[in-house]
Amino acid sequence: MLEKVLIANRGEIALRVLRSCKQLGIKTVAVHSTADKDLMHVRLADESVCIGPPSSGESYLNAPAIISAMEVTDADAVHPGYGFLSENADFAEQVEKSGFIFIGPTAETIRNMGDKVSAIDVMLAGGVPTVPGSNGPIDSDNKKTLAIAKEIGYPVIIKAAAGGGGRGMRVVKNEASLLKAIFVTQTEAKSFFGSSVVYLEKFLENPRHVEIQIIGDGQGNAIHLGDRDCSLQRRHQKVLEEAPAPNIPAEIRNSISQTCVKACEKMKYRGAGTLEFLYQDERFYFIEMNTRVQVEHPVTEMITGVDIVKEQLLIAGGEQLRLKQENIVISGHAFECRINAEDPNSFLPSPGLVKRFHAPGGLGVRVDSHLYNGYSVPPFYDSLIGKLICRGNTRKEALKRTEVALDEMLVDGIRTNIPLHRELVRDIGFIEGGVNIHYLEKKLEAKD
Ligand code: MV4
Repeated sequence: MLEKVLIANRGEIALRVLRSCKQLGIKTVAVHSTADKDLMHVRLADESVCIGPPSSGESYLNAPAIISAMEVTDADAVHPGYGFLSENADFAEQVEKSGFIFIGPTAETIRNMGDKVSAIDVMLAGGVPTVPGSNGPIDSDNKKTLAIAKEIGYPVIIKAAAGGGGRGMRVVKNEASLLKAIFVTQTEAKSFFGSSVVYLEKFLENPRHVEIQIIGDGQGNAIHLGDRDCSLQRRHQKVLEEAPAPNIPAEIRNSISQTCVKACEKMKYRGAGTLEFLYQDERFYFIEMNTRVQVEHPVTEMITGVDIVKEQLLIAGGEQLRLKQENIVISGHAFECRINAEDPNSFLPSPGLVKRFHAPGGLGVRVDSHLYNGYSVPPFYDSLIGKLICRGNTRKEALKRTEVALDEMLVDGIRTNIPLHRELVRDIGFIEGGVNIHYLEKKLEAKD
């Protein structure tokens, strides 16, 4: 069992991790930048260490400073949250080489999944359906590349192996533009990610983004906690997620989840993980795996009752998975609204003083936020200031609870995207369920 965990993150997720540590009686160390000394979790942690100036590069991404803080405070383990160092294989490796526990998969797994080409390899070997494509890096044999693209059919998409989350991709409509587009994407990939490796996939025109939550113990046992739909996004930033993904036939849903579990057991996956799929015409296509806890994990917690961070902590402490698949019951439906400090129309960041904060409540309503009256949102980081998560016995009930909670929620002093969420929960297409990844951007364009 872990005795003391250092939380290498900030904001709502740092508070979220702290709460699960307290549930297990684990002592906590908060690390923070000079701009973050007033964060809620810093006050609530047993100890805190200032690790650097406001810029993330010198604080939350500063691996030596974080490992030093572990040494100074005698922490056993580090929880990286999401973003920052959470999927940095070199950091995970340095942590373990320094004699500490990284709460997450092994450095090798992180590295394998960070390389999208090798991730696809692993999934193919595990029987997980992938997008028809090159199934490997594109090489200098142009004739072969043109033949692969012809075989899968245009449009195709070129992706950087080291990319992900929407960076380093290019859609190609016809054969005439393929080779030039590959060259440009390779050049970009080299400068963005330090690797020019790219691969090819069939471009799916109107898919949904559906992902599956997995937990493994690193000893060959794994379970799934069902799926989430994260199709409502703008510029690759998710806005409103839900679980389960609506309007998917039960056989298709169950079959893909079981396949994911088998693949994760085969690779002896350790910790929480998410397999991301595109879903179109009742078919799942694997695209990427995330090896961290995700922002939207609460919707899964709300429909399963499983504290995902608690499971991460227990597994990192060396315990076997105590949950059995047959004991996991998906019950009801949940939505998560990501509340950002931003202008609801221009989407420009809106940091500053939160004069008054009122979190909504009631049955099935959860607010994960580090905000409090008088807190100042610093301008240096991501604009996420909280998440409103609402569960209902049915999708309709969960949506109504979200609507009522949004009307009750108050963040005074800064601009937020709450007005956008109020519109979305009243949107006819969204209410129906199962909109694709282009839905929100099209809706916003129509508003302009
Ligand atoms: C795709 C795709 C269509 N076809 N791959 C964007 C982020 C990265 N995770 C993968 N992405 C996509 N890959 C194929 N073969 C469309 C996207 C995509 C997307 C995916 C998920 C959520 C939002 C998206 C928005 C634009 C494009």
